[in-house]
Amino acid sequence: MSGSFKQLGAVQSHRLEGSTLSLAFGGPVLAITTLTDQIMRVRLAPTGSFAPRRSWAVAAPDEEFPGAAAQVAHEGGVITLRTAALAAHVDTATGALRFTTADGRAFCADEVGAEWQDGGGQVRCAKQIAAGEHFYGFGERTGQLDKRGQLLSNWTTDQYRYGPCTDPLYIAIPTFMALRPGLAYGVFFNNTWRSSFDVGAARAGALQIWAEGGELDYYVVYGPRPEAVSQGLAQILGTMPLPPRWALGYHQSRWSYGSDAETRQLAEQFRSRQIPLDAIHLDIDYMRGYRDFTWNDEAFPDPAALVADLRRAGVRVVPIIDAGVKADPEYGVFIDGSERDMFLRRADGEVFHGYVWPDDSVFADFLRPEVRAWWGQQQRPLAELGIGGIWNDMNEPTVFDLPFSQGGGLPHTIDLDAPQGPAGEQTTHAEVHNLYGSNMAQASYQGMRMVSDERPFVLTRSGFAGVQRWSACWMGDNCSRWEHMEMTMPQLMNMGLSGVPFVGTDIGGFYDNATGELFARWMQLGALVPFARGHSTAGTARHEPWAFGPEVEAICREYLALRYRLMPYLYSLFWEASQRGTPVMRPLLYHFPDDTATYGIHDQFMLGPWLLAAPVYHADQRCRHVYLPEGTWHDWWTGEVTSGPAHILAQAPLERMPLYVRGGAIVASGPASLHAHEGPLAALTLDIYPGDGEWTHYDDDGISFAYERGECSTTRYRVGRTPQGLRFEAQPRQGSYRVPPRPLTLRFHGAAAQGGGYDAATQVLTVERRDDGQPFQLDIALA
Ligand code: MIG
Repeated sequence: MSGSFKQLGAVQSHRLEGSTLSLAFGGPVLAITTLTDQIMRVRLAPTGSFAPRRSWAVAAPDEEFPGAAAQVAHEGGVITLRTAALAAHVDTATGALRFTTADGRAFCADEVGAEWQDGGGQVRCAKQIAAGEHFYGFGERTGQLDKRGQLLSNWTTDQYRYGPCTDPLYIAIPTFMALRPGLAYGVFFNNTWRSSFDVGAARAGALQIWAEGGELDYYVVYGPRPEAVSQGLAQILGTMPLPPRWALGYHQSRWSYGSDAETRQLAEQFRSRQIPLDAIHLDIDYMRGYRDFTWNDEAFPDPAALVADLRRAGVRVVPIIDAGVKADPEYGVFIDGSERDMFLRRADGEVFHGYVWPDDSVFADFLRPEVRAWWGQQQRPLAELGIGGIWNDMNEPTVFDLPFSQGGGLPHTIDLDAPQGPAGEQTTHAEVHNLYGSNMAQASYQGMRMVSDERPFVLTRSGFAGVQRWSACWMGDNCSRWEHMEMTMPQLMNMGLSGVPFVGTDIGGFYDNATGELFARWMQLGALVPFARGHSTAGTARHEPWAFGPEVEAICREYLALRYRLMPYLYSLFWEASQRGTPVMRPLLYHFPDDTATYGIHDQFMLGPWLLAAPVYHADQRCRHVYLPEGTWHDWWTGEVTSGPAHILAQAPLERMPLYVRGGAIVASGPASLHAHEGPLAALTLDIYPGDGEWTHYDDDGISFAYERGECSTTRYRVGRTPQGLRFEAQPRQGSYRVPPRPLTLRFHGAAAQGGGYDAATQVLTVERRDDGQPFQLDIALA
């Protein structure tokens, strides 16, 4: 890298223009912009002028934020920019920056202020780690939940067979949330170059942030609660579009279901064994010689019939599309793309070639809008068959040293000096490598949207901050090992805190052979994570739910049935995520941020606000420790009540994953089914637990984009304690989606005997009503 680091020094002048405070340092300029009361953006221009910036990943430019009334004060050697919620303070002698809350608590304070290398090299700064502060998010990682003490880098990489310490992985999201009691804040580092976070690894008290190029440019999002941090990040990076309901069902995959007959038999097995299924993924062998957008027509002679027949049976087909396009002069996609100049070139102007599954391959420059549109056109014939979506792989992007016929060698990537991007905004791969997966997913999503009014499902292995706007993500090539099952929990919870709610890992593990016990335990967990897909690599033992004998099969059936019954709960959680950027699968600290006992818990999670799962992830384990935070907790299986905070020993025979419901919960469920229902939900059940709580139930057609045009509805329910017992209220349904009147079953847990519908053994009072969208109110006596 280039020269030594420069620092800011003394402020020479400052001025507030609109919502931006500019501080001049006799050359360099530091700009702080108030985007909302809670969000500020900090940018450094070493030369004093901000280059037209490529905020490639940001969903909304600064002008689209509401802005905030801000005041500037200059007092005692400090210049302060203040909104109603927070203030930024710049030390006029050094340029060091720190933030405070409205009541004066400091956070995100510079330990070392902004630094840069002359002539465009590294940019960096370091933030103080406050006493008792913990760090989450950071995108896709291995390891535990709290990243304090870790050195993490952001560079999308194919890490097949990754282990518990591997870093980085396939997805790069340079954002984090810091938490201590009463104070959570988030940071998004708006820089796509290879970058790093040293979270107190080299110096215990310092969180060091640096990138190999580009600007020092970051957003600070003040909470004080984790939920507000998630919502603030979503204002910057956007939210997931609401997926089709079927995509919340179970997906079955393997490398590869290799023929029409095998795929049909697979679907039939699920149906005849009464195991729910909504999608089958087709891995690379469905293609003709690994050529994207083709079918191997010996194995799949009539894809249209296959897709249509499976669809009638409630099973969507999701084919894989790889990043590498076979460089084959007889292959239409290669010919057309070459003629139209769609493929990445090297610095010397020649088209870049590399080895992937189809051997000699080329790579579309997805950073260019016209390339994304062209890709969408290539996808059209596939989309028109009625597939449910697209699965993008190898889009870090991954390139091998050697053809696979010669062993493949080691994975690497595109030349870092390869030019990339639209005319006028061209850069090199070094700046935009991390964006390749997100841009490919965007092309896939927008291409699918052009073809029909059905919401597409896109799944991607690589991505950058904001990838949720286009795609769900899975965590790549894990192993059939208990450690990998355990790692699923922190991985997915940290992805959720990084703005990506629709996430999963390969259930059962990708590499190696699962034991029946591991598979059963992993399915118990997998049934309650946002994206539920079983997948396994070529040459391993079968990993379908029945592959391990009847006992494991029964467990898979039971837990997937539970997932499907909870579909209305899940779907409303996804709707909330699509509106506000909230995670679906949450660490306990998300709901209990003042309880420091939750800060390190990586092996329990909340599914939405009401369900707490504590999976078993060791062989032969038949009980486990569970921490239940403050509140009342009802054992999902036995109804037993525990008041928290409490450490308990939960019984967990193989067929049981400890699961709890929080007091005040209103848990929505629907009829049992073998695939996600189409059209309006036919019957709604609400399980109501003593305490104070609220729930918004969301309805729409589950498949089209009509909801974007307002065809959706919400119903708000409340439960609260009264001197006599419990009051339950349903508010009038809002919105224009017409739900035909349907049965509504209310199940009051912990109720006293009253009227009919009371089960003395379980203390559950069942009240049957008709759900016609009208408000009502019920008073219930408690046991
Ligand atoms: O180099 O398409 O992570 O899910 O089965 C391996 C074959 C390529 C890697 C993906 C995995 C997929 C596999 N792919």
